[in-house]
Amino acid sequence: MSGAMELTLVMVKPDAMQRRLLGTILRRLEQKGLVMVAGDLRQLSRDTAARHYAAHQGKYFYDRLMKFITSGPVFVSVWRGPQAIQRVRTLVGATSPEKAQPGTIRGDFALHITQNLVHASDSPASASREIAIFFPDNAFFDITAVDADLLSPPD
Ligand code: 3AN
Repeated sequence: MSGAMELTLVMVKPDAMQRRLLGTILRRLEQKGLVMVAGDLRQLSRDTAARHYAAHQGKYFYDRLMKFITSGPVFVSVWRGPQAIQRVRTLVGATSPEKAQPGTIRGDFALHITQNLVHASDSPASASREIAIFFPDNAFFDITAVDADLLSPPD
């Protein structure tokens, strides 16, 4: 892997928690070589959920989405790695379970467009905005992967 170091927000949603898929999902990100630098199990308030999903306010699925995301604990986390934002999106797969490819988290495990297991930031602007909502102190752990040189060779 190479490219600019990025941080991205990953939220494991209530359906994945209820299905005990947290470990499976985190493992896929770890296996790719990404490093978790913050993580926390939380019950989202309606207010926090509304901030996170501000872009979807007014859409036909908004109420369903808000009800779902506040229905139980989620695991919010920040991951670091070269081009982490796009790489995590690729591992997560398409929003719609019919379009998500086998091998992706949603392609392998998700059956529903709302209950689709995981959220991941879709751009650098989204990543900064979302990380600020959930980790406003920017208190990230500095973990060096044992294979850091391999994961991030000099250009
Ligand atoms: P993604 O999570 O793949 O980035 P977004 O940001 O477009 O997708 O949508 C945020 C969340 O809203 C999705 N994860 C999904 O739960 C829900 N959602 C998006 N589009 C729809 C839709 N057409 N019908 C129902 N729920 C949707």
